[in-house]
Amino acid sequence: MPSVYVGLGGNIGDSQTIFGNVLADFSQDERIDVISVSSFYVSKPLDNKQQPDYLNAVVHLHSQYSPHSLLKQLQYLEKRYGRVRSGQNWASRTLDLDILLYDDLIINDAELVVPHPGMLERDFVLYPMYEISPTIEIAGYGSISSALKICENRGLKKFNEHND
Ligand code: A4P
Ligand code: MG
Repeated sequence: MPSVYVGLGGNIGDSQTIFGNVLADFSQDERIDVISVSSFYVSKPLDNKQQPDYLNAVVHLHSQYSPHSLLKQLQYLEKRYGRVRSGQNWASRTLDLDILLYDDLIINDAELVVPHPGMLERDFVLYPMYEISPTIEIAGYGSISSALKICENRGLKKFNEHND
């Protein structure tokens, strides 16, 4: 089964509970096997300091969904957990689900770009991915460890439910 990495992000509402619910939905989907889930991380919003901090995580799945049907399924879950599309990119959101990697495929069409175009610059993607898969190769790029060496850590913190 294809090996897929999905990024979870959210900065409105109870992101920890929303992530837990989404992970439970993945587990119950017979076309998905959850292989591993990273820790949850707290990160500063990219380029928009007016927003609340984000909770971010990465999940490794085996998926029988094709790339485009997985995207549809993720968009259905985003809607289900209350994401309102304002039409503005990078707006605050209850839940953002991005396909980061889909096997070693390189996809570049109107609906889907994989590997996710921003992932190499995003500490909140690379650190959690490295935590669960330290030897993963990023299609068209190289190893996760080489990506991490040149990615700025913007103060990413592991989420600790007792302190945050
Ligand atoms: N799309 C294309 N490729 C993909 C993919 N690999 N995975 C298309 C998911 N979607 C993909 O997405 C817009 C369109 O992207 C979709 O219709 C889909 O066909 P969207 O979710 O509606 O819009 P967006 O998420 O607001 O925009 P964008 O550019 O995808 O933003 P990102 O890259 O998702 O970034 N700061 C922190 N700390 N943590 C975050 O998680 N996230 C964002 C949003 C900004 N700042 C952040 C974080
Ligand atoms: Mg998105």
